[in-house]
Amino acid sequence: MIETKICRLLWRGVISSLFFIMLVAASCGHANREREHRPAVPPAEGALQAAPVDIIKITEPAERATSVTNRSLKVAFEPVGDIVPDSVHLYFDGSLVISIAGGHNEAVIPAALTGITGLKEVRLVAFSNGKRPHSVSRVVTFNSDIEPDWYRFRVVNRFPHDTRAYTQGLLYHEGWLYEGTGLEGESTLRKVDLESGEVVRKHRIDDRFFGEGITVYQNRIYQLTWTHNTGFIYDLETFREVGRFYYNTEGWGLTTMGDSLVMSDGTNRLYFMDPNGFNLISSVEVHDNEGPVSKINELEYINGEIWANIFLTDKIVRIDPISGRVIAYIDLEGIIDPSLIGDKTDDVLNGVAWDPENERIFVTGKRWPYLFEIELVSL
Ligand SMILES: [Ca+2]
Repeated sequence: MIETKICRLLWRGVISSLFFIMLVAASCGHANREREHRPAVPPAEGALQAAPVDIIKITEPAERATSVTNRSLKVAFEPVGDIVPDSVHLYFDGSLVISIAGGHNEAVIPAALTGITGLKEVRLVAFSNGKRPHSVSRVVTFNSDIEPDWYRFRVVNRFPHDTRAYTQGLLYHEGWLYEGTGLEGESTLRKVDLESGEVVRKHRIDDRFFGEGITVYQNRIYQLTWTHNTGFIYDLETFREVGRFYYNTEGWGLTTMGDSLVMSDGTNRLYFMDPNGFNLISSVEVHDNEGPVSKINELEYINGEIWANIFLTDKIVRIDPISGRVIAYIDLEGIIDPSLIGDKTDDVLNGVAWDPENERIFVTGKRWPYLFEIELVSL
């Protein structure tokens, strides 16, 4: 028995050694082949001339500058050597703005082109006879040029809400509330009677998924999951799963704007997706007049605006989805008696729904005992 073990160990040693020798031989062969392919002479003079040459540097805007939307932006540059460019092309956010003729060293990006918030690239490409075009860039952050309005609220109605519902998606559609709930092992899709809070239809999601935002598009319900990059499509009536879709961000909030689905991922970005295949159409970064507004969570499209609650706060932000600018904030502090909330850090505001026929706004939170119908009060 012991002899067999020793033999086996020896035999294993022989095999390992052989494998090592083969590896060394293979790598030597590879090194030889590389040597064979290495050019014997230095590159020709023409090849050296084709190497990039710095022609200009940007002097304005400053590095990582901040500006505001709908304001023009001056761009200036200067030569770094003796070469004077024949022309310089100015690009803003990926599009050509103007070709600046040789001898001039500044241009203006007109206000009409700076209407969208977020980080934008300013790029100059300098052309000089016989030289490879020289490209330099800066990034500029565009905050909103609007000072947001502030609103408080008035509770118009209070309806019961299931305290087991870890609300991650909420919408109102043709007389019914629909709710998506989260947590692994507890995630559901629900159809709820507004007045009684009774769950009239419920679909349990596979235990490994953490359910997130929901929306309705053409008699189908779309539901995101948090970190599984997977979404579900259900028949609105039966809750039967009719398809899945995939995305490369986290999934937080979801709503419908015309023929686009609008998704949030916990950052300050809104993604506009084609419901057919969930392809990205465009995205926008949300900024107010002071900077980016991150942790954008549950969404609702209301009269041309996207309303979103900001995760872990009592605030709803009203966003212009075209420009990314914050139009207003709604402060819901005090809407629920804290003694009615089980977990004060986790059971936060997370659900905005809109009844377009009766112009009613509904809000609730994770495991809150109530869902509120509110009206806005100007401050
Ligand atoms: Ca919603």
